[in-house]
Amino acid sequence: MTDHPRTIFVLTGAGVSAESGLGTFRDRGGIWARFDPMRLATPEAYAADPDTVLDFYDHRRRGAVAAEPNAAHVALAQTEARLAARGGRLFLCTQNVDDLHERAGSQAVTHMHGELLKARCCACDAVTPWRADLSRADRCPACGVSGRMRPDVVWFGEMPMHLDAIEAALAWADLFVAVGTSGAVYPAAGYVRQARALGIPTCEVNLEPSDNADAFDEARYGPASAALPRYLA
Ligand code: BJW
Repeated sequence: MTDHPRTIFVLTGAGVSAESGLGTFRDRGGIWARFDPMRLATPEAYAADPDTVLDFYDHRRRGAVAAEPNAAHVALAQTEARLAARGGRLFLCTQNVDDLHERAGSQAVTHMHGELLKARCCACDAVTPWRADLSRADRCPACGVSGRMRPDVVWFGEMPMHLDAIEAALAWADLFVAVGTSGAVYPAAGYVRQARALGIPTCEVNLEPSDNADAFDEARYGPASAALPRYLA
């Protein structure tokens, strides 16, 4: 890691949870290699066939609840605490919808693609913690309307969450690190180039070079559970 950065911006993707047993999207055998994202992860898919979409997310939610954080999640939580103790900050921006960063001890996690363990009412927009399966019979606890609950995740064509806070944190960072993300999905995939344009050193930690590999100043290749703790030490 570069000399004593005070503010680190970390962008995580599915690869950070892979060793916890949660599937990635675009690797061989990944979720989008087996299922068509346009039929499962778009507002149009939900409108056309809500049961299929809700079943898919029920399955994913059960997997996330059963999974445990791995050493990469723990290393990020420990680094956040270490930086905070000396007046610095780790801004953790995750594309992941699981809660493994939180369960590893991270205090502040920005979920730009939402959270699987929350449901949102399409009638009133209220967001509710949700660990059970979702069905069209479910009523919104806030407005009482039934049949309009969906997972609080960001589908293709929808606006990712917390973009203003993310852009602000990026502008203040001394170091940008991307972990376990393919660099295929925007706007997250563009952050490394934004960081470079701001003169911020950049590093990717991944099993193999990502789609964005040429945009990074340095890289550490290997499983995140080993490569990330080593890099952050
Ligand atoms: C390991 C490892 C180990 C494995 N250790 N590493 C500009 C250009 C082109 C297109 C667009 C564009 N701007 C917008 C678009 C459209 C679209 C998009 O990007 N399409 C592309 C596919 C071309 N983007 C959107 O629609 C977004 N919205 C949007 O842009 O709104 C408009 C707007 C925004 C901002 C400003 C102005 C306008 C929304 C995107 C929503 C993505 N949703 C999903 C599903 C979430 C719910 C769910 O989980 O089901 O998010 S899709 C999926 O991809 C999920 C992920 O968060 C996201 C990223 O995937 P990730 O995390 O990178 O996973 P993988 O599988 O791709 O990669 C895993 C990596 O890990 C690999 O590199 C492995 O090597 C590595 N790995 N094991 C370390 N053990």
